[in-house]
Parts: sequence; structure tokens; C-alpha cells
Amino acid sequence: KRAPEWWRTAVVYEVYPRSFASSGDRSEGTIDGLRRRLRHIADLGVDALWIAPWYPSPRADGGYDVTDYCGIDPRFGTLADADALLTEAHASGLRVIIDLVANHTSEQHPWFTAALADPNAPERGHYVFRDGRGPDGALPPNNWISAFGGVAWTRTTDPDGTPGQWYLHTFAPEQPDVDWTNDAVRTEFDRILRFWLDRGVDGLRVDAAPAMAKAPGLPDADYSGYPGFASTQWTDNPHWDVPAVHEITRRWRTITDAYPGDRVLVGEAFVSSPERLSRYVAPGHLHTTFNFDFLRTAWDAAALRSTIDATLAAHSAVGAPPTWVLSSHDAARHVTRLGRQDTGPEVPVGAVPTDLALGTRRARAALLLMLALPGSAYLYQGEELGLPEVEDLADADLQDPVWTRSGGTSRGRDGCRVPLPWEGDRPPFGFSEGRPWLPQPAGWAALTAQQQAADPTSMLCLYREALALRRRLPDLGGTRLDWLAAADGVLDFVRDGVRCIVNLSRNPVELDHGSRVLLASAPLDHAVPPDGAAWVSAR
Ligand code: ISL
Repeated sequence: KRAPEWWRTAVVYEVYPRSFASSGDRSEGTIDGLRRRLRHIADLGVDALWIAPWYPSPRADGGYDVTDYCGIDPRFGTLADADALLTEAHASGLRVIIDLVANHTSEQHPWFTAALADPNAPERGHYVFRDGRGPDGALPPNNWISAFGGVAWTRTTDPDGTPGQWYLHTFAPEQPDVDWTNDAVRTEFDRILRFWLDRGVDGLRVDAAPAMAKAPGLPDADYSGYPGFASTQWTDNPHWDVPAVHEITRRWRTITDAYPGDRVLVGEAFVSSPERLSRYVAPGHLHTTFNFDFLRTAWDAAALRSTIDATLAAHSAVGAPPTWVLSSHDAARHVTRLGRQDTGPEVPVGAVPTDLALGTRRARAALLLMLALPGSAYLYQGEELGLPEVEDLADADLQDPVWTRSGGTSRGRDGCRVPLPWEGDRPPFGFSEGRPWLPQPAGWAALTAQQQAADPTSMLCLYREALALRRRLPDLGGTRLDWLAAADGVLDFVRDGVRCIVNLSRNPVELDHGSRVLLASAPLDHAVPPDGAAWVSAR
């Protein structure tokens, strides 16, 4: 009998390379810096790392605007550095997943430059160019809006200086959407996929997967009560999660599966429901996806249980592993989110006071919950240090397009992208020699990796212990989960020989006499305290 594929139970660590570790005299992360700190990831006990885009890019969207899909941004290093990283990661027992940004290119990609230079160039067909509506085509071709706010179309100027066609961009104007009905686009991305698989990557993360297909004819969207791109209520959207997207992924699956060694395609698909998510991992499509539902589920036992049950049901129906995510480079860090007492995830960070001690206790419990669930989990760099969202970055330091385009209504995503604190008692905390590209809070002296490694009660030590235990406990590797009867506000379930108790109520949960505790998020004293969790032997 064949062993289950590694990605069905893998814990994957997201590296945001600009903020992981620097080298030389740079103020931002490099591949060399990542290589030097690879031990940190290996010692954590994860199975793989996923590296956010490292390609040449003008960085209008932090690297998600690519000009050369088969190159490395010189600010990060060289292809030779990338090869060395792959070799060293593999030697340390770590697989490597890289990012595939296939919904759009940079506006500075040679295709787009050629498309702008000549309205009759074949490259126009690589993108979604349309004539405008109204007199002189002065209105956008339809009413679609961008994920970053504002109209999803930008008008071009023809080489002779007259106003020209409009092009579609689901994200920033610097990120024109490619047209996935165009054969040249499909062929080129086949080549890109093979380029990296040939180099030895273990997988690719498919960025913004739900954006890739658009409804034929590009009809106006119905935005009445518009709740946001991946809202649980918006299921019939002509430019997000359109069924034709699944034809693109089927093509890639054929390419990937022709390679030896269990290569994996991970979909980044923030969609309306677990059932819609499971369509991305139906047989013959992507192997697995990110499930963002914990990001929009309140710290509430009933809500979490219903998210878990719906996720398990939808994924088991298609034979794909459920996955779990608490943080990413797109969301406010969960220590901060969970530290907003009794508020749902929809409340913007900063709108209510944050209790970081509370958020930290809950984050510790949330880790034990996530790692006890069936399937695969994604960690985001810095969560193992319990880093909070940096909410007080100066306006002048903010770089994220969500901020620059929102007119100040959103602070953007820079607050979760602040460079990691490695060691020492003041910034840059061993991240770089000079001033880091985003300033680190002085208070992070207490949160450096070095400081925490020496403290058995630290977040870092909890992550290491939980991940080591998860590897040693085969019971956590299966797909079965049995709920036990529990008091209000308590999650209690068994995974064969391991029982997980998460206490979201205000009362302690007494443990049975003689219980063998395997790991706890907080000191126990015969009971799991409020906002605590424990793994207990069920044998
Ligand atoms: O924020 C989200 C989920 O937490 C989503 O709305 C997300 O922004 C969307 O699914 C796409 O994100 C990805 O592509 C973007 C890029 O800005 C993000 O950083 C990336 O993760 C465009 O390439």
C-alpha cells in the first residue's frame, strides 16, 4: 500500500522573503539571509516552506506584480542562490513551494509593454483589453470593481496620444489581468510551470486562483449589498470564482503529476464556502488549497465547530485534505485579531482596543486546535514568535497598494509584514545591518527568536513542542475526528488516541482524574483554563 502523499498532512511555513532575513548591507530580506536562517524553520519542525514571490518585480504589490516569471529579483539574489536554497532545504528535510502569480502580470512585463506600444500587437490578446462605453468610449467597459478598491479598468493612451482601450485589473492598475482564454497565455504558463518543476521545486501556490476566469461576455456584476470578493453571500460573481477556472487547473495538474516526487499545486482561493472551495480540489484539479475560513470565524466554540464540520465534510466528499490557516501576509496577525475581546473577525484592527495578553493566550490555544485537526496547516512567518500586528506604522512608511488606493480607509497589509526580530535588544534585531524596510517596534526585544528559544514557556517553544509531538503521534495523521459532548463554549474531540480540549468559555474545564496530558497551551492545575487548550492521551 502506498503511503499517503506528504501534502495531505503537511505543516507549511510561509516565508515572506522581503521580511524574513537580510544579508550584506541590504535593508530587506534576501535569499542568502533565508539560507542562513533555514535552521530556524527546520528546527521548528515543519514539513515545507512556501516562499511568496521572489521574481523580478517593480513591487507595486509586494512582488505579486511579476515582470519575469523565470528569474529572481536581483534585490533577493540570483537563480544560483535559489538553486542553493532548494538544495539546502531538501538536505534539511524541507520541501519548497513557490508562488505562481498567473492571474496578472506586472504592467512592466514585456507582454504588456508590447500590448501598449501597438494596439494591433498580438500581446493585446494576452490581456483583457476592451473599448469603453458611452461617448468616445470614456466609460469603463463594465461596472466591475477591483479587490483593492475602485474601478477594475484603466484606460490606455494610444501611441499617437489619443485615448485608447481599457484594460482589466482585478487588483492594482499595475497588475493587468491576463486572458486565460488565449492560447499563448496557456502555453507560456505551461513553460513557466515546467521551468520551476525542472529546477526541483516541490510545488506551486496558485495565487488568486478564483480571479483567473471571467464570465463570457464580461457582464455587469450585481453589487447590490456588495459584501466583498469572497463573502459568504456572493456566490454568483462574474469575475470571481467563475467555474471555468477549474479548466485551467486541470491542465496544470496533468503537467505536475508527470513529475516524480509528489509535486503539489496549492490553490489560494478565498471563496464563499467550504463547498465552493472543495471544487478547486475535486479529482484531477489542484491537490490542495488554503482554507481561509478561520480568518472569518469568531473566537466562539459553536462558530469554530461549524467551520470545522463544514470544512471536513466538503473536503472528504472530494477526497482532498482539509487545510487550516490562522495568519498570512494578507491578514492582520492573529494575536491581535484574537485579542479583541468578544468581537467578530469583521471588526477592523484598531477599531476596538486590543488586549495582546489575551490574544496571545488564545493564539496558543488556537495553535493546539489547528494542529490537532485532520489535514494540513499553513503557518505564517512570525506567528511562531507570537508577533502582533504593527498598528502604528507611520503613513509615510506604508507601502501596500491596499493602503495607497483606499484613500486612508484601510491601513493596508504592511502591519503583518514587518521584518522578523531574530536577536539582540534593539532594532534591527539581527534582521539586517541597516534600517529595515519597515520599522520594527522596540518592544520586540522580548519577542526575538533568540530570547524565546531560551524560555520554555515562550510561543516559540510551544510551536516546537506541538510540531514535534504532531510528528510523533500517528493518531493525528488520519482523517477521523469524533466530537465529545462538552459544556457550552468548549471544543472537545478525539483523533483516535489523542483528545483535544479547547476552552472558549469563562469557566475552567476540569480534567478527569488520572488524565495524561501530552501538551497544554497554559499551566493546567487539573483543569484547562479559559482561553486555554490541551492535548490529552485518549488511550
Ligand atoms: O486577503 C485575502 C484573504 O485573506 C484575499 O482577498 C486575497 O487578497 C486574494 O485572495 C488574493 O491575494 C493574493 O493575490 C493578490 C496579492 O495582493 C496578495 O498578497 C496575494 O496573497 C494579488 O496578487
